[in-house]
Amino acid sequence: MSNQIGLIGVPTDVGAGVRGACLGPEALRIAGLAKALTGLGHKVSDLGDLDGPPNPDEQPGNGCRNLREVSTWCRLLRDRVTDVAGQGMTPVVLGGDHCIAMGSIAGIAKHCSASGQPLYVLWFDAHTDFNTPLSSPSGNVHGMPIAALCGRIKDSEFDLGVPTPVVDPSRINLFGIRSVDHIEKATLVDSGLKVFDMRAIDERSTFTIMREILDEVTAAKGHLHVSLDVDFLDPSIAPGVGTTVPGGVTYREAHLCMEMIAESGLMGSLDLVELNPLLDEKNKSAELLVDLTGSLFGKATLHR
Ligand code: NNH
Ligand code: MN
Ligand code: MN
Ligand code: MN
Repeated sequence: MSNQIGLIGVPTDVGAGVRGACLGPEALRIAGLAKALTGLGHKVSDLGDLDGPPNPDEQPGNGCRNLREVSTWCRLLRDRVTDVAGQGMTPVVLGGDHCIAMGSIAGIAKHCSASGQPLYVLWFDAHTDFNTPLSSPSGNVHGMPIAALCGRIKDSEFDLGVPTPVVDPSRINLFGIRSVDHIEKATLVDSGLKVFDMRAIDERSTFTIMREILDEVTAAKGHLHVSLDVDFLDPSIAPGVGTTVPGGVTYREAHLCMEMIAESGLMGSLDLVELNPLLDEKNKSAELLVDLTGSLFGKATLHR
């Protein structure tokens, strides 16, 4: 099955604590993302980078750092994603820090509400990103997108311009989790989110959990949005990210996730976020992301 793919660069780090994710889109291009996808038979249009505001680098810890700039980037991306999906392309968002997922998911939610498809999110991350400006220990908005999408943050705060919850919490699956802040942990309890932490993955296996997630989306004929935070991977294979956490997903576990998603045919949109080339080793994390994206778009060892 060949696909029309639209690459959207979002060169910003306004939501992060450590700067450098703004260089992510170019690092992914240099690692050969477009060529890897065309090599698999897809048609790829690189739509260039969005042009948003610079990072004012406000003081940490003031609830919500760089709020205006976060909102502006997210609204730009929202509209671009709706537009690209409306043209029949699969939007692939090159981040940029994870705050931009509020924009990409708001944009794809608009697309899905027009087409009547239920929207599911598969969030690969070491973190649950369920902080609010009140609970966040850092004020970094990249720790808040899931809370915002679930309608836990006052709508006016990020001004996404779409009804909340943007996604039904029971349709959000978080995979790879191993770092949750204190208050964040308490609020997760009645959130309705499906949280698969590393312990669950160790006990039940990547295969079993992924099967369960994908079967539900298949049964609902849903649109699957995949949001991939580089820190979901173990830091030994992906050091190029500002918030590494030990004990992450291995090389093969990660590929298995991507291969199963490809086989399901469910993925309609994708974020590749939090890549920080300043912290990487000779672009190896970018190259791994390109490799994983290949698996997501159908690269397999054998024909099945
Ligand atoms: N939970 C921390 C915070 O809210 C870290 C969030 N950082 C991430 N999330 N990279 O994916 O500040
Ligand atoms: Mn569509
Ligand atoms: Mn994240
Ligand atoms: Mn993370």
